[in-house]
Amino acid sequence: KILVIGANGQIGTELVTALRKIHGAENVIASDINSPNYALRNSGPFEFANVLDKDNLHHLFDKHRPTQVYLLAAILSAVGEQKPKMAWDLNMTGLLYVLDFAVEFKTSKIFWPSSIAVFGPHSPQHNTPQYCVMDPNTVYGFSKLAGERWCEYYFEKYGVDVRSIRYPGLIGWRANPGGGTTDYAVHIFHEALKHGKYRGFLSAQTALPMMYMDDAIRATINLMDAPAENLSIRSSYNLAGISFTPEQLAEEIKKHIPSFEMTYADNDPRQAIADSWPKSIDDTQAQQDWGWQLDYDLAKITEDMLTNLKKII
Ligand code: VAH
Repeated sequence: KILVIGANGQIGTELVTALRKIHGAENVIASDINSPNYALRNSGPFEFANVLDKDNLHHLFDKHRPTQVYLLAAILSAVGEQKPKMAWDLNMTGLLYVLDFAVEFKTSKIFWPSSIAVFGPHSPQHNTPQYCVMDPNTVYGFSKLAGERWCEYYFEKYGVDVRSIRYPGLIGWRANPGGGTTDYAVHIFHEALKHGKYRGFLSAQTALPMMYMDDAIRATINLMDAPAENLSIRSSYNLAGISFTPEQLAEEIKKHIPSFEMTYADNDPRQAIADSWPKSIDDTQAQQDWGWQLDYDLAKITEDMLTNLKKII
């Protein structure tokens, strides 16, 4: 049995769908604090989960004895700056409960998402390496950095096979993002199709590492399927994705919708968050340890997003 906590989220919705295709719906239990979203409703077993409720999580481990647990529940960067203490509490407490229950119930594998948000203003901004100075200045970022330290600690000290990826900004059409700084790269497609224009909250030249959700899900499953002895990183793997600016994304959309108009708001608080993050990432270690290869470049992302969103908007 596989348990996915935070199944309604941007990653969770797609991961549950992908895992159910591989393992059979009945073997993948989706759980979230809210009832299943439109994509997950009536598509397999569901449990309510509150990562701040120790007894509730313990009950899920005891009842289902999952061989794998994916803990995806989190408060992301932008919302985290509006609710700093709640973001720290939710992002850390849930992880520590899950790591302890993995020891108690001998769960085979744990997955926990980290982010390029673990890097900060003094980290190298281009081809940011796996190891470097990390001074994240968002609560979300340093909660993910602390979480990476806990993951490595539970691996070294208790042998918990916990695996993690530092995701770039994720772009997908099956589920919307919530409360992130990179979410402009999803909203832009919806707005382009609905209104033919979009006012971005990051400046035109703000380059950020991004990744199509199909690549992110494939990377997650590749990592989880890799032989443990191949993995040299037990904090979290860098994943580069593809770096581009809002202007480059707008130009790519115009190849499909020539009349699309892009404008840029200024002094949005998310600009400072974006400016503290890397412009591009070095993911050599992921390539070497578990054969990672990106598939979707900016042209393919744009084509696939527009093609699929057209059908549901
Ligand atoms: C956020 N989408 O914007 C997340 C992600 C790298 C960005 O961590 O907070």
